[in-house]
Amino acid sequence: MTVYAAPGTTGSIVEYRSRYDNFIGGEYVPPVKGDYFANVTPVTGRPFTEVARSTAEDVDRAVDAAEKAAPAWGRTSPAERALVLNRIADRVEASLEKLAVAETWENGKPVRETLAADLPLVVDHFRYFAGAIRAQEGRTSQIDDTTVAYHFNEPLGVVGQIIPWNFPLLMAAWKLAPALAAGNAVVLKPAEQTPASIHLLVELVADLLPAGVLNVVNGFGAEAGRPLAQHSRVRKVAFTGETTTGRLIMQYASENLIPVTLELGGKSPNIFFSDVAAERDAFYDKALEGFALFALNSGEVCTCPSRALVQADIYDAFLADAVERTRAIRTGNPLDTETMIGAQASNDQLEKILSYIDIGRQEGAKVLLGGERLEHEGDLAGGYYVAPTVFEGHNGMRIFQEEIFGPVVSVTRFDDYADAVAIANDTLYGLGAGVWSRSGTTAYRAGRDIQAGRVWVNNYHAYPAHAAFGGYKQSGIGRENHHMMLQHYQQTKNLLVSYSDNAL
Ligand code: TXE
Repeated sequence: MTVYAAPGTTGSIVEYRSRYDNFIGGEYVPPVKGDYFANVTPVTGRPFTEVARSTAEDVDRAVDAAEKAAPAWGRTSPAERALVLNRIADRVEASLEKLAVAETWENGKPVRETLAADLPLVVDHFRYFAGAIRAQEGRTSQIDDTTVAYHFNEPLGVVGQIIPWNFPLLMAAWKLAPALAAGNAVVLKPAEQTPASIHLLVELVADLLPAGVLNVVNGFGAEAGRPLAQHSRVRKVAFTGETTTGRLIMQYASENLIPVTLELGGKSPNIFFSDVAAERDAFYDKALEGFALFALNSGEVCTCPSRALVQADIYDAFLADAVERTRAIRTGNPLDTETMIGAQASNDQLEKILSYIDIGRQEGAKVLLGGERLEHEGDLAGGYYVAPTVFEGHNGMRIFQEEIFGPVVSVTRFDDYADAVAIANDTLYGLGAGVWSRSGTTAYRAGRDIQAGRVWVNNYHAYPAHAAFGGYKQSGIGRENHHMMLQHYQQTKNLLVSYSDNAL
């Protein structure tokens, strides 16, 4: 067991500047209006640094810098860009522990997750896209004996990226790695709740990139995000966040007719068919573990398996075991490697989760576990902690239909296969789903029948870089991860060449 020292106290491996400006054109630049806002850690509820509060003028400067850098970067060879991405991965890997602690301090998620998942996935993502861009090929078509059509993958130019606070570094990596690999220059706006760890990343890798290829503008959504998404010289916007915000982003982008990729909300079903309980063996334990994953990242995951659907004939016994498994989750100091659930990312998020717990009770759902704020002592007393909560109810309830984004699962029963699929698909969303069955046929059929971009079969919450990720229905547009992502950051140039000397 290790308990990392809190940043700002003796022995901490993370040191923050007292203030973070914007990173534009390869240097730190104060915001034009001179305003800053406090960055608060959810671990204690106290501020630890301050960050530029940017406006449209700052976004403009960042787009200028990106526009200047984009042509030369876009002409570098795939091998050169791959080398840079691999070097970024090496630097992150060498500072993995420090970045993991910083990510925990800023977001509140347990350090055992940032050490074992968030940061290793960041490293892998840069390495994957370094490989993907080297392997990418264009296409040629023989139009006739002397005419050839060449198809080149060209970068778009300047892309705007707006990311959320639930996986600050990983969401930055998901967006930056393919965009940079494809030869674009980027203006990135971190979430206002979690800008600092992105700046630690920038400090670590800035010298590897030509000035202006990566720019970071801090600030609030309406003040800094909106002008970025509306900017007439931005050629594409990539966004992860709430579905209602995604709708706005699409409207802004439509003003300039630029493409968007949107990763939005979810209300993912996790389905347990009765054959799961045929034996109390390792597979059964794995399924219980899969149930408890609603609490991963303190439930702040767009694919959180927040609706558990359990077949009627195993319902009582399975649910009793699942509640016991959930009860065993250790809560507490996120900087302690034994802790499994840390703090919620912000006070707003804490209040949102608690209000949904009230809504669930008012709707008549039964609380089987948790259902309250967790009070810790000492320095953690001001932090934002919620007990893992299991509700029992039906799919018509708001707690089954609306994204709570906390460690809360709503459980219901189903009778047969058709019932399971109908309940699973009775949602506005279609991001993730889980299917648990010993029968390959049942799992395959359910996997195909569920309307979601990612269906995990007999596992959950795995995010390998080479598996496509994205939403059906109101969960988004486009995909992330997988080399198909490169196409979202490229446009096709067709060169139609005549090799004949004959007159037309
Ligand atoms: O999200 P927003 P919020 C869900 C989750 C959460 C809820 C609210 O349910 O409780 O959204 O979180 C920027 N123009 N998810 O309010 O607003 C903002 O600054 C341009 C799901 O934080 O979507 C931040 O950088 N940008 C989710 C980013 O958008 C704007 C992850 C996300 O903020 C903007 C996070 C605007 N008008 C929350 N308004 C997921 N799918 O993973 C905000 N932003």
